[in-house]
Amino acid sequence: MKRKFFALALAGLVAFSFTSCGDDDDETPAPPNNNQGQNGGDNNNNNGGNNGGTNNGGDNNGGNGGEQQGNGKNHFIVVDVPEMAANPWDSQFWINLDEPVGDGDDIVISFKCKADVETPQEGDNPVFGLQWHNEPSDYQGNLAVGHNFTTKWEPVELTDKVTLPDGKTYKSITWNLNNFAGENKYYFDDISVKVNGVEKVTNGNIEGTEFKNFYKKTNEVDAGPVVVTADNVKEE
Ligand SMILES: [Ca+2]
Repeated sequence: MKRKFFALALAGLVAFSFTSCGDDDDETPAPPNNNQGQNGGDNNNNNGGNNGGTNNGGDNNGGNGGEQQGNGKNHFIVVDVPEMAANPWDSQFWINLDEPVGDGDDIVISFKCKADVETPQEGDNPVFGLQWHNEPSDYQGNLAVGHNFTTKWEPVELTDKVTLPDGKTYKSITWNLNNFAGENKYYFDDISVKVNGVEKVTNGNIEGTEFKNFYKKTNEVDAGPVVVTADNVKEE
């Protein structure tokens, strides 16, 4: 069953539609609570060189990338988040694209997710709102939609027509995982970002071994965003 959000243009920047499993109610949520100030200039992980590996022969279907796990089990990313130390952005997860999106681009972001602890609404707002960063930690602005996590796998899809403010560059899509202040584990699978209909995520189904499009930070005292590794992948 589907829960459908239609969300809002934020200061005229973007218009989205958002769908997630949950219930049958249609509603129009207020913008998510993700407008915290964010890491001004704190880009201590300039990833400019991190995408230098192969691009798997141009296979952009989001499902492949690298050699296959091949044991018949499903694989997914787990981000193990400690209790918030100071700020909602103490712990974050990024989909870092190989190149920035541009003004007028049509974006479709989809993924499956769940958590060990269900995350609540915050008033009328989903706790988790998505952000645009340039490189991970280089905050640029907020998306106008969000979602909550339940303890069961649920598909989420949102669409965005980018209106890029002057001086901004959008390259990473970001969750502030300490928007839920408690300790939790967050699970992601079947991650896809289509830009003008073209898949931009390699190994979105996490069945391969290439994780260059995924970054995480799990405590504010960490050195900064790090690329996801096989150590962050679980199977079931
Ligand atoms: Ca998978």
